[in-house]
Amino acid sequence: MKLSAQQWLITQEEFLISSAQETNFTMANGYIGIRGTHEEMLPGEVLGTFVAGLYDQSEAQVSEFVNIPYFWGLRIYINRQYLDPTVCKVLEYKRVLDMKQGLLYKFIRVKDKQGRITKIEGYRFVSIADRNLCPMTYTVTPENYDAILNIESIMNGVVCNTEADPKERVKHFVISKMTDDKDGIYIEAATREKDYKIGIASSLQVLHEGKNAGFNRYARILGEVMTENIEVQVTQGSTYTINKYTALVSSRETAKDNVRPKAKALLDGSIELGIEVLLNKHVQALDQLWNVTDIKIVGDEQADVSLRFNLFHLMSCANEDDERVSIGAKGIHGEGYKGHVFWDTEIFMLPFFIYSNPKAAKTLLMYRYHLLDAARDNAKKNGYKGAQYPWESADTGVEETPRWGVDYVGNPVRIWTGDIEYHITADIAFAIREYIRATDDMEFFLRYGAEMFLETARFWVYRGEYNKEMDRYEINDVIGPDEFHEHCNNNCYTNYLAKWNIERAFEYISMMQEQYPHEYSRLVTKIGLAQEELDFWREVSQKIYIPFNPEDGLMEQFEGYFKLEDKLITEYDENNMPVWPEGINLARLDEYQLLKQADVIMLMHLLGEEFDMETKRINFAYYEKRTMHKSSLSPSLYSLMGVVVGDHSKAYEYFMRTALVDLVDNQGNAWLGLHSASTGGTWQTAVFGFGGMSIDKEGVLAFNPWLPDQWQSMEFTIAWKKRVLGVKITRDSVDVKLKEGESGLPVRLCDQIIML
Ligand code: IFM
Repeated sequence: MKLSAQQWLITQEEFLISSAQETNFTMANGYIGIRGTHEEMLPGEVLGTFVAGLYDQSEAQVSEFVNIPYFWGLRIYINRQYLDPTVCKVLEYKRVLDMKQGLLYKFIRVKDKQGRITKIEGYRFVSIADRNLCPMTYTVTPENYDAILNIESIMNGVVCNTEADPKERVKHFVISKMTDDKDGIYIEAATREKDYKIGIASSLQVLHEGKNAGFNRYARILGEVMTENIEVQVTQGSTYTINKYTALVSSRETAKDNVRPKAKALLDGSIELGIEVLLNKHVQALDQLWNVTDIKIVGDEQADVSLRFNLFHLMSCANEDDERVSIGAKGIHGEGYKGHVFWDTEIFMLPFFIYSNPKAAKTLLMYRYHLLDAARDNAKKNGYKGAQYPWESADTGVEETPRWGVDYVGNPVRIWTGDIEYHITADIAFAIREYIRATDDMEFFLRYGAEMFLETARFWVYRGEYNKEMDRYEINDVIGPDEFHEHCNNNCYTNYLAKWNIERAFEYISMMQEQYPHEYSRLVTKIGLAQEELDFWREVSQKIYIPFNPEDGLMEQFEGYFKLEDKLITEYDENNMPVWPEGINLARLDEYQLLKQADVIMLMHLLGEEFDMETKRINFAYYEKRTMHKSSLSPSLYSLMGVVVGDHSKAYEYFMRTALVDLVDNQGNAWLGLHSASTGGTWQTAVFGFGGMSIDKEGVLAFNPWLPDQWQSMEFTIAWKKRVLGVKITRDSVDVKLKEGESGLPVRLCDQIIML
C-alpha cells in the first residue's frame, strides 16, 4: 500500500493522546464507526465503537448509541515484555488519515529500555465495499535484536458509555458469549434493554515472507476481555506481517441466532480474500463516491484539504442501503448527543447527499418516513393532529431529548428543546422539497414524501393558536434555532417555515389533483384528509403571524426580542471566535439580544428566493454582530450568506472556522464526535456560497460564484435531475459540463442561460 498524494492526507506527526484526534481519525462506513484510538489502548484514551442505529437505554436518561466492545486491540510483547509506546522512546512516529483510500496509516519506531528498536508500520480500515469487515495489517521489524514476539489481539468488552461522568456512566451490554474457534475468536454482546446481539469474530495471522510464521497460538478469556495470541521467533532486520481480520454482525440486520454464523462466514470469506483484495474493493467503492463528491480548490492548500476532510467524514456517515438509520449530530464518530439525529441531518447534511449521492439522500429521508407513525403519535400525545417529529431521534422515533443537562457554568438545567423546539418538523418538510426539486424523484414523492409533507403541514395548522384580538395565528412558547432564548412567542424562523410548509402543501395538493389524481385520492383516504379540513388549513396559513417590520426591514427573531438588552460583539479570540461582551451573566443569556447561532439568517438562507437583497443585507448586518457562534452550525451560514449579500469581508474566515472545526478543535468539543452538521455546512458554503449555486424562480440550476482572493479555481460535481454535471469556476469564468445523462438541460451562468 502506498499513501496517496498530499492533498488526500491528514497527518499527525507527534505521538500524543488527543481525544479530538480520535474523532478526526475515526474510520466509519455508515454502518460502523471506530474512533481513532491506538491499537494498544493507551491510558487516557476513550474507546469508542458504534453501530449505526444501535441504541439502548438501560439506566440512561434516554436511548443512546451503544459503545460496543472495542475489537481493534493489538499489542506486541518482546520476550513477554509489553512494548508500551508510552514507556518507550518514540524515535519516529506518524499517523496519516488517507482519505483517498479511506484508511488510517501508522508508522512508529520505538526504542525500549533495553535499547531494542522496533519498527511498526501498517494500516486499518472499515470497508465501504463490505460494511461488516474491519481489517488491519501491520509489519513489525526488530531492527537490532532477535527475540520471541508475542502478538496479542484483543477484543475488549470493558467499555461503557459516558465513561468520564460517574453519574451518567452506563454499561449497555453484557458479554453473552466468548468462544475460541481455534482459527479465531468470537465474542458476542447483548444489550441490556433491547437485547440487540452484537457478534464479533476475529482472526490473527503472523506471516513471514508470505508464509505462516506463528507458533503457539492460544486464546484467553479474561473477564469481559478476550485475546488471541500468536508467538513468532523474529530475527534482526527481518520483517513480519500481522494481519487481523474482523467481522462484525448485529441483530439489527439479521436474526439473533444467525449473528454468530454470519459473522463467522464473513470472517472466513475475508481471510480467503486477503487484506490486499479487501483494500482494493474498498478503495474502488470509495473511488466511486469520490468521483461525485470531491471538490478541488486550487490556490489554497489548507482550504482544499480541510474541505476534503469534511466531505470524507460526511460521506463515511451514510449507509445508502439502510433506511432505518440516519446520521447523528456527531456522526458515528463519538458518543456526543447520544448518537441522536437532529435537524442537523436534513438542513445541514442532506444537501451534500442530494447533490452528490441522491440514493443516500433518499435513504435518509426514508428514515423519517419509517418513523412517521411515531411522529403522528407524538403530535397526538401533545394534543395536535398530523406529524410532529421529535427534536432528538434514535431508532423508534419517540422524543429522545434528555430532560436534564448542565448550563455554561455547570448548573443543572432543564432541557426544553425536546418539548418546544418544534421547527424540526418544518425542516424535514423543507428537506423533502429540496430532494424533489433536485431529483424529480416522483416515485419517492408519491409513495412517501407527499404523506410526510401533508402530515407535517397538518401539525402546524393545529399547533397554531388563534389570537382573536389580532385576528392572527401565533405559535407560542417555542425555541427557535437560537437556543439562548427559550419559551419565545412567534419565532420568526418557526412561524415562517410553518406557513411555508402549509402553503407548499397546497401546491403539492393541486399538483397531485391535476397530475396524479389516483395517488392523491389514495393519500387523502389514508390520512383522512377532507376538503373541510383544508379550508381550515387555508385560513391558518394566511394568518400565521410573521414578526417583520417593513419600515426598517428587520425581521424580529421573536416577539419582544428587540426589547432585550443589546450587547454587541467586539472582540474575537485566537480562533477568531467571538468573545462574550463584558458584563454578561452566562446564567441569564435569555436577557440579551446575543444569539447562540444563526436564526433569522438561517431562514434567509433556506428560503432565499422569498427575501429581497435589501432585506437580506439589513438582517445580515444586524444579526452578525450579535451571533456568538456557540453552535458549530452557525459560522457556515454567516459565510455563505455573507457572500450572498456581498459582505465578503468575513466569508473566508467563517468558512475556515467551519472547515477546521474538528481539525483545530475551535469549539473545544471535537472529542465528543464529528461536527457532522458543520461538515455539511462546509460543503454548502463551498457550493452554495462560493460556487453561488442556487435554483432560480423557474427551477433552473444557477451559478453566480465569488471566490476568495487566494483561490484560483474550484471544481466540483453535481447530481441534478438524473444527470451529473461537472462545474469549474475560475476567477473570471464558470464552466458547467454535462458528464452523464440526457442533454437539453438549461443552466443559468450568472445572467445567461445555456443549454447542456
Ligand atoms: O441541532 C443542534 C442545535 O441547533 C444546536 N445545539 C446542538 C444541536 C446538535 O448539533
